[in-house]
Amino acid sequence: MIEGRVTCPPLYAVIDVDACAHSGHDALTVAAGFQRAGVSLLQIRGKSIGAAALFDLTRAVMTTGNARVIVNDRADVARLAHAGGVHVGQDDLPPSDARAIVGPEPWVGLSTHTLEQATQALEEPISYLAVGPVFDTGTKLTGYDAVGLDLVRRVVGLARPRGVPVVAIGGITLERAPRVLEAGADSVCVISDLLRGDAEARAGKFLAALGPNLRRS
Ligand code: 3NM
Repeated sequence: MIEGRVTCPPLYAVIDVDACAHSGHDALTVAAGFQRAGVSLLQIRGKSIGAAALFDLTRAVMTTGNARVIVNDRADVARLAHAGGVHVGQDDLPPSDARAIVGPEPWVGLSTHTLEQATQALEEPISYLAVGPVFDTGTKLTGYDAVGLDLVRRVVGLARPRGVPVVAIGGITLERAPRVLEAGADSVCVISDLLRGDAEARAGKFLAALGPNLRRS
């Protein structure tokens, strides 16, 4: 069950603080560049930074454009920052608790890695459902093998009739991204491939390949 239907744009860019540091990028500069390129949905992921730094980065990103900004893991930070939502994983607060913290309007997203998890997720008060890792990824040790486009198709088959958008994540590159949308995903969620070279230019290439990224509700 969801609080209200949302529309996810084709590109959902994740600003991962560690991935930015490892590739020589400044997270805030990347976020500003993505928004200049036209990215309308961003996630701030800071596994190695504390809540205060995550809050500061979230607020700073929110001043660099008008993308919806989702905070990874921390519903408390999302609420205090008046962010656009929170994204939780299987080991974080359950979506119902995250929803209780952020309130009815901000988005609550949930990561899933199996058909069973996706089925259960659809009973939760989520705004969108993430499925992955679609392909092998070096960015996160998910503990799950690559699920492939077949699971994306099956999850879309479950979620679409319920009006829940599906976001695909894990190992998605500029080359692979169109195939992921063709499999039925509403969005591709990307970390490392957006940091290849000039991040703003790379985001522009993704948007050109995937279509418009207009911000909607
Ligand atoms: N979550 P990249 S895979 C953060 O399967 C994350 O839930 C995943 O990074 C999941 O685009 C992943 O560099 C890493 O592969 C995505």
